Amino acid sequence: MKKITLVVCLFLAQLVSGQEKQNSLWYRQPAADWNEALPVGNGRIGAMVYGLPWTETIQLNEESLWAGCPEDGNAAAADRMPEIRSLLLEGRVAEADSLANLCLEGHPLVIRSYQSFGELKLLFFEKDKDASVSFPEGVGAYERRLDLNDGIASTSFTAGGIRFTREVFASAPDNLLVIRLSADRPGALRFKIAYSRPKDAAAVAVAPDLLAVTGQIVDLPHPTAGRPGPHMRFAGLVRALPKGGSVTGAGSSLYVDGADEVVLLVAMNTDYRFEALNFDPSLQPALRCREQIDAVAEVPYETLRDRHVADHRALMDRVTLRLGDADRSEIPTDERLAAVREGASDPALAALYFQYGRYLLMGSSRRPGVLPANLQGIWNKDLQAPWNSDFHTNINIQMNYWPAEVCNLPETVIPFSDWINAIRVPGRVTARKTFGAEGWTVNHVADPFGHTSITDGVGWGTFPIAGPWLTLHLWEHYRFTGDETYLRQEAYPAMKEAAEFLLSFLVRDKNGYLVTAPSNSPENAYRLPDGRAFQLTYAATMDVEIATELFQACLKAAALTGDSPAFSARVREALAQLPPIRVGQRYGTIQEWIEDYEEVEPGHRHVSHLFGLHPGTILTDKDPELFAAARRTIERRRKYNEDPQTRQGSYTGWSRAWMINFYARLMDGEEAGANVQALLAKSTQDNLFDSHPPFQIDGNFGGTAGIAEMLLQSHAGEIHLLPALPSAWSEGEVTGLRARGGFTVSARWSNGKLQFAVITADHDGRYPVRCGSRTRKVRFKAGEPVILKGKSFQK
Ligand code: FUC
Repeated sequence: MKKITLVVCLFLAQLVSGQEKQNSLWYRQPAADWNEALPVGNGRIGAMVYGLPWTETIQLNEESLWAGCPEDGNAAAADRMPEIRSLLLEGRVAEADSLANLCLEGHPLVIRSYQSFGELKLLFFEKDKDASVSFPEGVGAYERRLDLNDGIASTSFTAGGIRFTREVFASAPDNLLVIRLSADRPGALRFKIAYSRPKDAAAVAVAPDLLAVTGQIVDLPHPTAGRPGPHMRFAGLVRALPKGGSVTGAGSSLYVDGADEVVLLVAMNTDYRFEALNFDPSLQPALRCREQIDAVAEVPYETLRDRHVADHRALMDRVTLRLGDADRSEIPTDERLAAVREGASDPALAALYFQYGRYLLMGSSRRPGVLPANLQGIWNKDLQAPWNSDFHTNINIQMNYWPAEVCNLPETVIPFSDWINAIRVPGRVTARKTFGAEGWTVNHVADPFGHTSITDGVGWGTFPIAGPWLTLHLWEHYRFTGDETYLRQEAYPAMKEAAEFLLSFLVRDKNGYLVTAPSNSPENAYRLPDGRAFQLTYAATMDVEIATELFQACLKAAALTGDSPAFSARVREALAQLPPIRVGQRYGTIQEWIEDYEEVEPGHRHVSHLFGLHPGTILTDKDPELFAAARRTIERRRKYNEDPQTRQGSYTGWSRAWMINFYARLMDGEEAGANVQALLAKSTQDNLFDSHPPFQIDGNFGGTAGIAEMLLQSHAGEIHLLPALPSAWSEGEVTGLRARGGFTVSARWSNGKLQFAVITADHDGRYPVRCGSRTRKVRFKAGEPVILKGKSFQK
């Protein structure tokens, strides 16, 4: 046993050290714009670092800085619901649609945006004037880097014979953004520190070394976005700590002169109170900033840095990944990406993209943060961001969390889980008032103020299956962690109440099935035989799949928690009466709607009817007919995307990322790999942010999850090793992935074949492990690594 453990330890240690230097993004020039800047984040505050030598710009974010305010936006439509449903079920869609449009629309109809906190500017002086020297004039040996292992963005360059270096990190343990500037010639640092935001905030020097930002979002009148007025209050505080030289404050700036080194501490807070899903006038963000800065008054930079690195690495280092043998870390990231855009294969870049996804999830969803990652994680430069940088619940926020568990970052799920539980309160009002149902739900868009009503229009925005879908993430957290307290206290109550919503929402259709109505298959529309197009329908296939998964999960959770048999009996009965998932007659694809309608956009980016394939679990190779139809469904979408005649431009970044996961679940490594390549080549910016376009982070997270899904699956009651390995990744190794049931999995492969896997279970027991077509029942003892040789899976 000892010898085996030694082998395992050597394997793990060697891999961790080998990966260190590959886990960096780096560039030979500063960011030309925000989409080239590099992100740091601690789950609550974030920053984008440009690395500009003389006009350094650090764009700031705080997760709760949202425009808007709580509103009871729910349409009172419960008494019209029976009529809308009857019309839908009788096939009188146009009438149902007009009636629904009259009475389902929420107010406000759109939500307001997550906003930038502003920008910190470090403006350097040359002689006695503000420097206007731009890159590369006078600047040499330039490099900027984001080290994913340490969570530090750094910039270094020489000018006038002096080497300048900077480091920026967002510390979770100290809840601050920390910046250090240094130069190798004493007294060489001379610059001005300023803050800017287009509106609603201003900075003032309140002491020689302190710049205070005070702000309040003033929402302007808007025809459909809810109440205007002064809303969220916020505050920031920058302390400048020079070594040598001086710092003075005047007006709206601080001035550093003749320093050898300067540390800047940046605190940011708002008056948002998560527990109330509202602002709280009793909170004092300025005081909070002061406390955070004062708390580290005696702490040297090195200690702040060490604490941050230790905390960051405790999560980051859990997983390592090597793809391929070539180490291209000596080539700048943008050059590697440019080569991939030209068709080059760079498996190590895919591995970097994977680790970057983990880094971004840690940066945008963990304590000290309280809110989940939004459409841009936590990084947004705008006051009105694309799609408000909001919480989109018809796939996007769910996709953000696809990598969380398998990539060994379960703590990133907690802000998401807490938020899901928090919106059950407003979600009950939506269920009752709009749908006349029990339980709770939300529709396709949400915000931190508990917005759960129908948004962006009735056909588009009526999506009451979102609540049940969200709660499946809580079940997943239990499946991966086996945390029974969490199941009892956090997951099952939310799941059960979502199931109660469904039980009271389902109605009987003409064939005797229990169906959701109204319903829609996200953002796609169908054509009636007479040519008219609609979105509203009943029992879209996605609804059936989500309801099936939630009911099945509730039955298991009820048994585990010892809940009342009466509830389980109701769930079991309803489960048996859901409509079947059908294969359409026209194309042999999974039918997207309850009838075999023609799709308005056959290449649509949403492939909602394949929820059961991924992220769901009910379409597996155990049902070959549906499995084959799932593949045809993807191929048809693809045909319409790739054929120049019909190209509908629907492969957005996140949609491409979903394709990776689909092909991985179909166990087609080549296609999954081709989609990873396409995600990098077509939908990735130079800072490796996903491009919808524009930047939208779900593609990063979906892509990361897809890469994991190619190496390890565990949704079908077994640990499946290397289920979809493409030939381009014939060599590689991974450590630290997690599998459902409570396992940590590492593997090494060569020539496209498993050499060995090391699996450590959290508990004793026997569990099936599959590789290729062979499945073995393996006995585990809690905490003891089991080594499985690749050969043992060969016939
Ligand atoms: C859904 C998608 C769009 C975009 C938006 C944020 O509406 O269909 O492509 O991702 O969410």
